[in-house]
Amino acid sequence: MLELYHSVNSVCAQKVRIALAAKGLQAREHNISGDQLFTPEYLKLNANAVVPTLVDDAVPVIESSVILYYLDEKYPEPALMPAEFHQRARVRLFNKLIDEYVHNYCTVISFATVFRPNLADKSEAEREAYFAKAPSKKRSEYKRDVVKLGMDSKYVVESIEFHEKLLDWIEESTGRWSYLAGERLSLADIAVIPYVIRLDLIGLSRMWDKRPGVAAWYQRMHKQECVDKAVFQRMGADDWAPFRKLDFDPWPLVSRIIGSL
Ligand SMILES: N[C@@H](CCC(=O)N[C@@H](CS)C(=O)NCC(=O)O)C(=O)O
Repeated sequence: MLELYHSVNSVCAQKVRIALAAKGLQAREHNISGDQLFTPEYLKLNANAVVPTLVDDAVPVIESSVILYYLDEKYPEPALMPAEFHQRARVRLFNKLIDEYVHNYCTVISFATVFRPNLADKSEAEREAYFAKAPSKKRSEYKRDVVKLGMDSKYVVESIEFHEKLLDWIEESTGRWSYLAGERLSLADIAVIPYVIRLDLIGLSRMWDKRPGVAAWYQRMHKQECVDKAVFQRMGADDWAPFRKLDFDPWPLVSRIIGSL
């Protein structure tokens, strides 16, 4: 039996839900957040205190990109890795870019905008207690800085830089194929789409105004049943709330940052 520990708005959990949906697999779901990530039971499954965690036949698999490769190897139909070797390398490159940079910088731009009030509304002592518990000191430092400085944090500039790089890679891929690593949906598209949806939800879709390939790919991905089922159909009023409550337009500043890169 498959079990998935996740949360609706977690970008890395979205990847896993999309892959499960693309393969027609069902998992027993546990929607967890906050202190639930730090219970001894959950830490035994995922010592990093983050989602997602997939449990298959009682064995936990952690790290969203590793989970994607695991699912594709264990449940090979339909294949989500291309057969051609260069395309397979391209899938791994996208996943590497995300694991090494884009994921943390997605946290930066999200906490500088839509999720900032979640932390800003806490007292400083509560915030510091939360940061102290988090196993990744680097992620805590990013969050601390953006909660204090918002869009003026130096990490926002780095975040835009790496999102620009991701969008350039998408544009480059779509100049060659209909999807990011070939003519069929692959683990590259599945790993990347949550981050582009996130940019859209925080009002930054103008980042691909001059990238027609990204715009066309994004439309194509929106129409994928697995994306709709695993992302949009899951979002209830509470999940939409942070995006709908965003009370400023981040685009003017982001556009200036892009101009200065
Ligand atoms: N490298 C990990 C990152 C996991 C991660 O950062 N998960 C976020 C949600 S997308 C999380 O659980 N955050 C909870 C927190 O930071 O308190 C993966 O790809 O699975």
